[in-house]
Amino acid sequence: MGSMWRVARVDRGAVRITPDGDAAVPSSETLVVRTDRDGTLPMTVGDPVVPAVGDRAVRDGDRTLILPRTSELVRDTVGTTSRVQVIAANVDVVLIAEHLEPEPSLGRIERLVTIAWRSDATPLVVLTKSDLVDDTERWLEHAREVAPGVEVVAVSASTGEGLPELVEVIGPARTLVLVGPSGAGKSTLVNALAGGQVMATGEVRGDGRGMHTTTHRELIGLPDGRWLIDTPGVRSIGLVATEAAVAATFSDVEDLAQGCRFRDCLHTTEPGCAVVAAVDAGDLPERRLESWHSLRREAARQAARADARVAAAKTREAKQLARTIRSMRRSGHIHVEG
Ligand SMILES: Nc1nc2c(ncn2[C@@H]2O[C@H](COP(=O)(O)OP(=O)(O)OP(=O)(O)O)[C@@H](O)[C@H]2O)c(=O)[nH]1
Ligand SMILES: [Mg+2]
Ligand SMILES: [Zn+2]
Repeated sequence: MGSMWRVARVDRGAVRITPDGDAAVPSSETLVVRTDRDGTLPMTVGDPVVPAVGDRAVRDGDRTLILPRTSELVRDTVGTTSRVQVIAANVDVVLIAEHLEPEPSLGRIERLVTIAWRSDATPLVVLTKSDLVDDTERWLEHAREVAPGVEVVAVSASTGEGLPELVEVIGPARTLVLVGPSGAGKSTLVNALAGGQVMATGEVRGDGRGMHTTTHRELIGLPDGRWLIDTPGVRSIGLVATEAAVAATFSDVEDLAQGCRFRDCLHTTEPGCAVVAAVDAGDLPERRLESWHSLRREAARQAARADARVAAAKTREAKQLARTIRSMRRSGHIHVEG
């Protein structure tokens, strides 16, 4: 088998792959590979997969084979046909970009941190545009409260403030993905880290919303040999989470829950609930407990939807099989006694 490649971009019917060397490579060295008719590529082991940005690949003659993934950042899609969508594969760190201006959304941070924990990558919260506000410290505190155990840094791509600290907390991670709302400054941050204009950046409208400048997920080689995946800002990201991922995001709630009278306490109306008591005492913000409830509910709903899709697919398969058997019987290919 040949050298290592990474999937840099996924388009309809084709993917672009780029050599996975020690340093960033010019885009002229990328190779366009056609996917199979169902949009998949073969894997080195297992069934074919729909490739995702960040996938590792090897070339075997003129065949491209995808390697098993070490991590997957996934979102739920509202569509009826497809299930979950892989935003990025083989990622070490998920950079969660949230703008300081307009006012950051703590709920969005909690949601993206949960999605990151679910992906087996490490979340890192980046508060952007610190040059536009003078209460950065206060928001750093709030963000740390809603993301216990997660590094939170504030940066300004305009002034360069906080960038060395960001690079330091990223540490030795090899592959990063940037997620966050449109206009948060993700592509601007990519350019700052890449030391040049590799991604186009856009304006923000009067209400502070972004203009959806980035339309493709794209893998970018940084000068130091790391990979950074830029993604388009989306209005909302469908949560795909496990109970463990929600628990990781809400480790403060989980710690308090150790003191609840009942092991399976749902922190609603149970007697002896230590979590509700903490809210009443002002030790836990009420919105934090509400977030916990709503993310757990949403994760359960998504899991049920996923189960329903599997069941529907099985029904379709069974019907197809019955049709095949009927037509084979009719044509005399199989004969059933009695
Ligand atoms: N003042 C200030 N403006 C910034 C900073 N970072 C980005 N911007 C501006 O914010 C706007 C949006 O930046 P982008 O980098 O295009 O945002 P994005 O998150 O990539 O947006 P999408 O691609 O639409 O998801 C641009 O006008 C940037 O110049 C910053 O640190 N300070
Ligand atoms: Mg962008
Ligand atoms: Zn409780």
